[in-house]
Amino acid sequence: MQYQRSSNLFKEAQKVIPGGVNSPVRAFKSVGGTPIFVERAQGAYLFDADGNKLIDYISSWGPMILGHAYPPVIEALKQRADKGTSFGMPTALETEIANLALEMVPNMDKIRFVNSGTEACMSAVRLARGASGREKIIKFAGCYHGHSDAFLIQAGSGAVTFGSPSSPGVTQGTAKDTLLAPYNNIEAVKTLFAEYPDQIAAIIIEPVAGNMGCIPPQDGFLESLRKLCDQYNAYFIFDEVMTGFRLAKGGAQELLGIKADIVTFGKVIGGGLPVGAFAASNEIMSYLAPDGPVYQAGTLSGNPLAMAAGLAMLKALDQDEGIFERLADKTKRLHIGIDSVLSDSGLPYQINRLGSMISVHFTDQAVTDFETAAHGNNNFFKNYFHGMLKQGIYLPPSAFESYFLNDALSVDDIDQTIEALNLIVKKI
Ligand code: KE4
Repeated sequence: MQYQRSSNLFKEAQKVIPGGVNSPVRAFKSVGGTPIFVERAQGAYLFDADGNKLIDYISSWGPMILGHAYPPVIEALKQRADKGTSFGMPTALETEIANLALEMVPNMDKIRFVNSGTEACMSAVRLARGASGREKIIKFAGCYHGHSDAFLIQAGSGAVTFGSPSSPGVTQGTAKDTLLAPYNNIEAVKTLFAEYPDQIAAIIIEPVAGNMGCIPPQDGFLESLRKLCDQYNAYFIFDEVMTGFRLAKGGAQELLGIKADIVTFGKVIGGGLPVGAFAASNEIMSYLAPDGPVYQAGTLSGNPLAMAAGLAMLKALDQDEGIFERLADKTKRLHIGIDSVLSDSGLPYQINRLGSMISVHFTDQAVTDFETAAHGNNNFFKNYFHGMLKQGIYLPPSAFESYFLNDALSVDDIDQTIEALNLIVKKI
C-alpha cells in the first residue's frame, strides 16, 4: 500500500490548518508517519485518498456503530436537507429524538442537545456546580471528557492535592477546582471527600474508560463511587460520550446497573453529525436556563440535520434487538484471535475488552488505570499499528485509545484482521 496522495494532502493541510488536522489525535503524532486522508467510507471500510481499502476499527471514534454511510441515516439527511439546514428556532424533530433517547436511557427525565461531547461534559459540570453551589469536581487521571479547561488537568504533586493544568492556557485558578484520583482507586476518592467534605459538586467519570485504551471499572468501584456521592451529597456524572448507545441501549447505566445523576452523550447520538447531549432528572434540569439560573446555550444546538441523523441512528438501534450482543460477539472473536497470535509471540501484552470496546497494551502488567496504561511499550505499539496499516487494517493511532467495532464488520473482516496480525507479529 502506498500513501503518496495522503502525504501530499497532509503537506497542503499543514500550510493552513494547525498540524494539518482539526483534531490532534488524527495527526499520528504518537505512532509517527503520515496521517491517512480518507476519501469516502462505506460499511466497515474506509477508502483513502490513494485508493486503499482499509478495514476500520475506529468508526470515527465511535459514532459509526452501524457502519459508514448507513443508508437510513443518509436517507434521513437527504430528506431533511431540502427543508433548510438551521433555523435557530425549536423544531418538533428535537422533541422526537429527545423522547426516543429518554425511552432508551434509564433513569433520566430531560435531555439538552449540544454540539459535541466536550460541550455536553462542560455543561454537565456547570449544571452540577450550579445546582449544588459547590465548586470542586473529581475526575480520574486518564479519563478524557473533552477539551474544556476544567478537564485539561493532570495529577498534581502529592496524592490528594488538586491537579495542575495539563495544557498552557488553562489557569491555576481553574486547576484548583479539579481534583484527581487514579481510575479504579476508591481509597483516593475517599481521601478527597474527607479532605473537601462539602466542596465537591460532582464526580465525573467514564464508566468504562476508553481514553487510556479500554479500561473497565473493577468490581465494586462504581458502586462505591455512587455511595460516596450519596454520602457527601455530590452529583455522580457518567460521561457516556463513548459508552452511550454503544454498550447497551441504555449505555453503561443499563449494562452495569448503576444509576448516575447526570449522563452525557456524544458520538453515536448524532449518527456522525455534531451532536452532544446531557440528561438528568427533572429536579436537576430545573436549574438549567431558561427554566433556571444555570446558563447554557448554542446557535446550532438541536440542528435539524444533526437531529435527523441522530434520530435515524437511535431508531435503528432501538429496533434492532440483537445489535449489542452481535457487536460484543464480534469483539470477543477479535479478542480471541489477537490473543491466539500474541500468545505465541513472546511479546508482553494485555487485552482489555468490554462490549464492543477493546484495546491491546504491550505490557506484562494488568492495565487498570492511567499509570499502568502508560507502562505499555510504545515502540511495540507503533510497529503493531503500522504493520497492521500496511495490511489494510486501520486501528486507533494511539495506544491510549479504544477500538470501536461497528456492525458492518463481517466475521471474514475480523478473521482477515487476525491473519494480518499473524503476518506482521514477528516485526513488532
Ligand atoms: P468531543 O468534544 O470530541 O465530541 O467529545 C469529547 C469526549 C468526551 N468524553 C469522552 C469519553 C470522549 O471519548 C470524548 C472524545 N473522544 C475522543 C477519542 N478518544 C475523540 C477523538 C478526538 O479527540 O479527535
